[in-house]
Amino acid sequence: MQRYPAYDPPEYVDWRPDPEVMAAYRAILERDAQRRAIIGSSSVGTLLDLYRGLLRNRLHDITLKRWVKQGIISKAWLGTGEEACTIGPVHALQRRGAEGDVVLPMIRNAGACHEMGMPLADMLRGYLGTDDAPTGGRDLHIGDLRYGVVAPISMMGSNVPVIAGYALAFRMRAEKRMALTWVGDGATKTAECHEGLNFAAAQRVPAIFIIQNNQVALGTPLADHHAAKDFLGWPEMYGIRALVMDGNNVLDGYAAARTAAEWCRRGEGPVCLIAETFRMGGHATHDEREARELFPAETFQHWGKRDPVGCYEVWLLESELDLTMAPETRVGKARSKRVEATRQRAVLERVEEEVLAEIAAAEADALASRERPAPPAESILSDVVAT
Ligand SMILES: Cc1ncc(C[n+]2csc(CCOP(=O)(O)OP(=O)(O)O)c2C)c(N)n1
Repeated sequence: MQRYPAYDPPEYVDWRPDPEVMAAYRAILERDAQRRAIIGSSSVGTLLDLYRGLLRNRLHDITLKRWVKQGIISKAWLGTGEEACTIGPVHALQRRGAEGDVVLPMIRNAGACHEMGMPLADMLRGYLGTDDAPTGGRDLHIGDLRYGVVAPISMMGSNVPVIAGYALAFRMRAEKRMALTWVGDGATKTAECHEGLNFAAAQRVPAIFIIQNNQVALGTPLADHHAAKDFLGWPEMYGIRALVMDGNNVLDGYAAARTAAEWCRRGEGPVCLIAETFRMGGHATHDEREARELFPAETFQHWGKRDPVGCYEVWLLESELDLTMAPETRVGKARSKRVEATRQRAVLERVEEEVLAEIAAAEADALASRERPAPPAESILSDVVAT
């Protein structure tokens, strides 16, 4: 994709594939027979949709970062470098609006909103606080149940019991639906996360919990809040099945979540997906300099080489799949040694142009909402529940 020196992390600006990283990226996709089969039976259209989703996520964030620099908003919470943790698993769900699966995205997972079908303009309005934003201008923790997106709650960890509750309702009503949420390495330390995971396990609800370890919680590096080596032992402690997914490999995340979703729908209880990734920016746009000081430069370089967008793009181009084939063509039938690189590249460039146009239209729409009157003061009391 085109890079944006004013907004991208420096490691992404002149991004080139690293042969060792790409070899590992390909090897990850070969290591598990079930995941190989899932990818092999996916369609060319699905592969391109995953690419489209990654680009939407990255370009949505870049738009927000530009807005901060332009003084349109004061700060933004971004998912730069972590997009694969969101886009892969969301594409594994049944995205059927109010009738389908539900997700509860945390702040790094805003990409789940657009991939579930929420308009990008509504997401941007959430930041502008206009009266036609999904929360009526009150809070940027947006969701919309018409698209299966539960609005997040800003208290870390509280999403876990909420999503366990959704999944319990689906199980009790014998609906084949499921629920998914993400838990940051920091949020795993909350009491609510513990209660929610334990409840979900004991009740065997159809839920996926993605432990998204981006190595830092606000300004606290993992080593300062986590004594165990990693998260591999956590699900077992609750009696929850676990799968490891590569947090920077969108296809691995997609295939792992498809497997987990199958288990959930068979009534086998919740699943934890464990994803290692890295926050390439600040907690939000205000502390990027401080965030750079938390880790040595080599750590940023290490993860910079693993840019989920760049790696997937190269994988697609080198995969010997004919991307020009009809979208419904199965990956297994799209293999071809004779596809011209320029034609392959043109397919990806067209996707990028389309996403850029989508984002530009959404931005114009959202900014136009600022001409509307501010939300009436009394609206602050509507849709508020106190117990
Ligand atoms: C219960 C609670 N404590 C503290 C905060 C302030 N806070 C917001 S985000 C955050 C860090 C969360 O870290 P992590 O779960 O690793 O997610 P990340 O931001 O890295 O994606 C903190 C401490 C909060 N929102 N809720």
